[in-house]
Amino acid sequence: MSKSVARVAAALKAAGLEAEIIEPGPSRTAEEAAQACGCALDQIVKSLIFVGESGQLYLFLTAGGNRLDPARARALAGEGLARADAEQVRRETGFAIGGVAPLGHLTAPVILADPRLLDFDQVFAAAGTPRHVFAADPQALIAGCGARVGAFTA
Ligand code: 5CA
Repeated sequence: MSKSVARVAAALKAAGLEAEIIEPGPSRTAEEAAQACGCALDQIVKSLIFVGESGQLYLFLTAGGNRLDPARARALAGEGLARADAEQVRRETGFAIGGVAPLGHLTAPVILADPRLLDFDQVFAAAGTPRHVFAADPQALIAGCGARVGAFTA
């Protein structure tokens, strides 16, 4: 098991989430992951990393078909935000773009969750690599990673 996947597995366990990590096929993007998992696009959890003016990291758990609205995201964060670049994502989360999981980050971010995810019984999130995902009840996932639900999509 890769170090990244092992970290996600440990974080899932620590969060009390009984989610199995699977390898359904290439899942680099939400579209690919939806196809690989045979689910709706909005059942895929995109993990979008931003950095605040204060240096605080933010993780926006976003339904696959939704787009983050910068003004709404800024209002929720309470400070200006910039999207993290690929290098910063790797350094702060320990995951490469396409494999960023909702939990198990090297630096704990403030986590906000798209309410759209709650429309499903099950959602799928990246598990540390662009090939691994886990399925979870969205309510349990949001509680398990300590996310706050807020409207930040367009
Ligand atoms: N494994 C899939 C489905 S779970 C996945 O991780 N999707 S994702 O949406 O969470 O991750 C891809 C996201 O990374 C893109 O939506 C995009 O916001 C972001 N991204 C892609 N390229 C870059 C880049 N060069 N710099 C910063 N962010 C990027």
